[in-house]
Amino acid sequence: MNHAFAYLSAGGFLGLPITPDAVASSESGKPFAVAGVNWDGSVTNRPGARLGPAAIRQTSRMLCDATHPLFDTSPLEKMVDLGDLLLPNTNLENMRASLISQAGALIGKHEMIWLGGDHSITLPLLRAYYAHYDKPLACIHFDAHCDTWSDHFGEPSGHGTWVYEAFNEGLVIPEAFVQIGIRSSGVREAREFVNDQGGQIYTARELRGQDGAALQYVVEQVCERMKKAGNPPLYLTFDIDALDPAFAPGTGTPEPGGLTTSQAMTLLEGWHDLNWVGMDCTEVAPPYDHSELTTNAAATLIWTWLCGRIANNS
Ligand SMILES: [Mn+2]
Repeated sequence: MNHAFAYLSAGGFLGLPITPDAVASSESGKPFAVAGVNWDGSVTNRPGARLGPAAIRQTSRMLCDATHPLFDTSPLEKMVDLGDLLLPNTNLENMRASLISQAGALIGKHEMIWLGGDHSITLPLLRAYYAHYDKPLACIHFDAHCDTWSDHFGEPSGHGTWVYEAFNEGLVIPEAFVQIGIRSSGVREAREFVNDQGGQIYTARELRGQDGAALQYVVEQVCERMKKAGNPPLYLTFDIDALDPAFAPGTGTPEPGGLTTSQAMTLLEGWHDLNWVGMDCTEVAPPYDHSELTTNAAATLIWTWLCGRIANNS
């Protein structure tokens, strides 16, 4: 396989060079790494997320020295960009098998930031994390969609089923699974699945008009929930469509009435000292973007998470 598809990234996140993993692994002091997962074969509406990694990287170059104004840290000396994984691009199961094997090797070497790709990549990533830690993970899931459907338009698995599948496979801890920004149409069984399993959903409706101090109750409740679960390894999956289409129009299934970028930042900043082990950002589809709004939001949210991680580790 291993075709160098034309849509793969030419330059790295924050202007870093793309460094092959063999080289990156031999360098000391580079705990964080970025890798692209350019799969959009499981979208249900507009395709294009395979172009997400290259576009997020390009826009991220505006972050210049990358020093964060709140955390006063920069990831530049702490991270490498491994480029995009070479994956089959037409068959979901083949892609997932290849992703699990490549991700499994990288998780042991770096704390990873995965650039999607549609959200069907998160299930194989969670399988790889589960295998690495030999236990289920905690998860914070930003999304307009609950992704708890048991049927994907007649198919068993896609970008809207991974939460349901992750619960059924025991990859996540139900009580330590939190959803933020949910608002799409959907039957009660799917909408309330995470609450019914013992997790917590903060719908976009519930969070309307709340930011800054007014949003701290969410920060605190989630910290408390993770503590109660024993602060297990925590994974962040950020579907960019959690943001309102005004802030992130470049996505396949936009849903009006979403979070502001500022609300998402408030939450990520507030959670910077949780027991994070990795993250992904999915569903950035540059063909529908305007003025790099979506890629700018994605790059800035990833950078915020990274700088918070580094502040917590230094
Ligand atoms: Mn979504």
